[in-house]
Amino acid sequence: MNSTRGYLYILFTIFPLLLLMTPITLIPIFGDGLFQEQLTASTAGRDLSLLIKMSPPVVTTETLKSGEKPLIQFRLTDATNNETVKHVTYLIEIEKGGKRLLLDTFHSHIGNLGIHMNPSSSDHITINGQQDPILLAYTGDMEHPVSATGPIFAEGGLYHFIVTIETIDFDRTFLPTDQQPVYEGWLSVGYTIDKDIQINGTSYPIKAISYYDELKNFTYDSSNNELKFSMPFEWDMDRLKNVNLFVHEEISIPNSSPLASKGYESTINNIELAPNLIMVDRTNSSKDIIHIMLTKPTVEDLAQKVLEENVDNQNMTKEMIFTLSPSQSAINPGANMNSNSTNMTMNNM
Ligand SMILES: [Cu+2]
Repeated sequence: MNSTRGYLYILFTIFPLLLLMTPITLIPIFGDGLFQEQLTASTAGRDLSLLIKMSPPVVTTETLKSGEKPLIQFRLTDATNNETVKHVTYLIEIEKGGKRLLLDTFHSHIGNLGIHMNPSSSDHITINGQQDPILLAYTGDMEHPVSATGPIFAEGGLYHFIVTIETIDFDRTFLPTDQQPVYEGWLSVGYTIDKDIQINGTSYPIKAISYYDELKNFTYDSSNNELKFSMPFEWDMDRLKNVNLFVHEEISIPNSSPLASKGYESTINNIELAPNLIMVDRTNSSKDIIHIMLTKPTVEDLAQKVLEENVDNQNMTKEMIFTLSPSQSAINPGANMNSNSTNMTMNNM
């Protein structure tokens, strides 16, 4: 199973299963801005739902380097009948790390807009598409997407979308400014790193994908038989309250290596993570893919502890420092499933 399918398998098979099995409250992954967001807002008594969806769903610095151009779909639907709203004018702002990358107006007569992201080394973004002379909007749909070429989707991390709807149903009838629904969503591009680590004289390839920020100091600690890595992170409660947040780290461990195990345990800044935050995907016969998934409430809990420990420290850490190691006792979600047993498990439920 290739990584995209493995990933989709996690999203659509393991994750819904976990929601049924675990009594704790997990936020569904679909709302956390990984590859799609379904957002709702209302205007003039109508509930309108905006889908922002990236294809393919798994985009990483590695796939971008090999020339991939993600297609972002925008689709506005009437929540009462699920029909696509036509003649939608979208004012789309995309920012990353607080820096605006794009702000432009787009229009789709059939309602379904596509923007092809074409990362390039140019220093500004050029939009290619037909421009409506009156709306001054680039017009396109999913079959004839508009393209954006330049410094966009060129690096990993979270891309923040702020979408304002200016027209619906008719081309020339603008919604009053105070009735224009505004949607905010996040899509993430994973940072990929490949490391060969030496254990007892043998080299094992470890791949890591970070869907939040770039991983640094990726090392193997032989005395504890654990992987260590860190990621830039601002532990600031006020900041955390105001951002949409989902930290997802994906580590592939060859199952021939001494790191491979029945279960896994992990710490962040020396705080032990609950085993249910570490998901194991065994659908690949040669490696375990371990997902550390932290929803906003979990990150806020961690932040509380990290801040308490650093209360007198002027040099407050600006990192999330991870360890990941094999565990004989940890029972992680997904760990007992493999490609053969999953269907049975599901049928029995
Ligand atoms: Cu139109």
